[in-house]
Amino acid sequence: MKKAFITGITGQDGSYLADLLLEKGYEVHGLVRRTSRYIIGSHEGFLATEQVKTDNLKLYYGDLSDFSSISRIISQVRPDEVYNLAAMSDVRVSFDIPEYTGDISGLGAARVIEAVRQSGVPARIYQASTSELYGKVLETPQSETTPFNPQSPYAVSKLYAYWMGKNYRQSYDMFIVNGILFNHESPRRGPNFVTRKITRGVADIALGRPRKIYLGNLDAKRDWGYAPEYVDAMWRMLQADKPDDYVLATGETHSIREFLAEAFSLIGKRWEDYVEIKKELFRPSEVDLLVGDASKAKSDLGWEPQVKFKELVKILLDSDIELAKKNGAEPL
Ligand code: NAP
Ligand code: G4F
Repeated sequence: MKKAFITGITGQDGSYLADLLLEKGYEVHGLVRRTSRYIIGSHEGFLATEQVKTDNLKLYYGDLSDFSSISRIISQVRPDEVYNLAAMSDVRVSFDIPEYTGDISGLGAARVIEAVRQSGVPARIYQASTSELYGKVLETPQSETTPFNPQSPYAVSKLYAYWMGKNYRQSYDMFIVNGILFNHESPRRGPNFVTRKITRGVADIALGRPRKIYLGNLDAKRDWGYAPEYVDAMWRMLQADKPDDYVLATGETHSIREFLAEAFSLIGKRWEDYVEIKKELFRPSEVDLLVGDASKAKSDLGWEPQVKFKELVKILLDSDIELAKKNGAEPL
């Protein structure tokens, strides 16, 4: 039985990846950090996973800031595959806590790969890289050869992690891949990201609850895909003959304004009647346009995204309407 170690298993991608690997018959080991919340119950997808195959899922307390915990788990578990998905992943918040972001999203990745190296375990490593590396883009669409131009403490920390992965691959002949993933969303997406912030608000409005949606820059454009398809590609990257870096994207780009228009059109209302722009939700430096070229992933890994923009908006909105019916109104 293959063993995988996932950091960030309680997050959107980690929970879908755990589901996928358990279905494939893996033994899944996950790093969780201590919080005051009851961890398993607070993540819907993760709860489902745990109910399905408890025996093959093992959780360990640790933290990406704590080398000894990562090192101990890797030495004990001796995983075949390590997926480093943990990060302080909120771009706007990274401007408020830049040092912490560097410690977790940058140095944290170095701790994971160095722990694998020191352990001597021949694990293959997936590093969660990001389209935020392209920042103020120097080429469109963006591919594996597009130069980076990061615009936030988050992106700069991920750039360090990207280069550490490449450096260890070259220096120590380790199997390390960087997945350069464009935005991907799902019903398990954190509620502060713009897609879920919008669909949660629209769900309340659809149910007749009085509500405004407060947003920042509506002109930014993103290449939004569907998270379960992206975790499948992470797994494919680690099954390849040789380690390499891959862009995952849909190849379509849409503005926040278009996302709003699509979500509101599904409930037959005008977004202009419900959205208020707040200055404080703009970022000190914005990434204006992201659109990826995933042709390398298609030719090398046989990966192609199926869910595109309109279907994605509907998946998120349908799910949030169901949640809103169950939970009552939530603050945005
Ligand atoms: P997410 O939902 O924010 O999940 C982040 C995970 O990291 C959570 O499990 C979180 O634990 C964990 N974590 C945070 N700080 C930690 C620490 N100090 N020690 C240990 N664990 C910690 O992110 P996601 O959307 O699933 O993204 C997964 C990865 O891909 C991240 O590295 C993200 O930066 C990157 N990425 C995401 C996208 C995207 O569009 N989703 C695109 C490109 C790259 P808690 O549950 O305790 O908070
Ligand atoms: O949903 P967002 O916060 O995602 P962002 O910044 O693109 O980052 C996400 O995708 C990256 C991959 O490209 C990941 F690496 C990263 O970890 C994360 O998953 O914001 C998207 C856009 C931005 O341009 C932002 O300025 O939406 C704009 N926006 C406008 N109003 C807003 C809001 N974003 C948020 N979160 N909240 C708003 O009120």
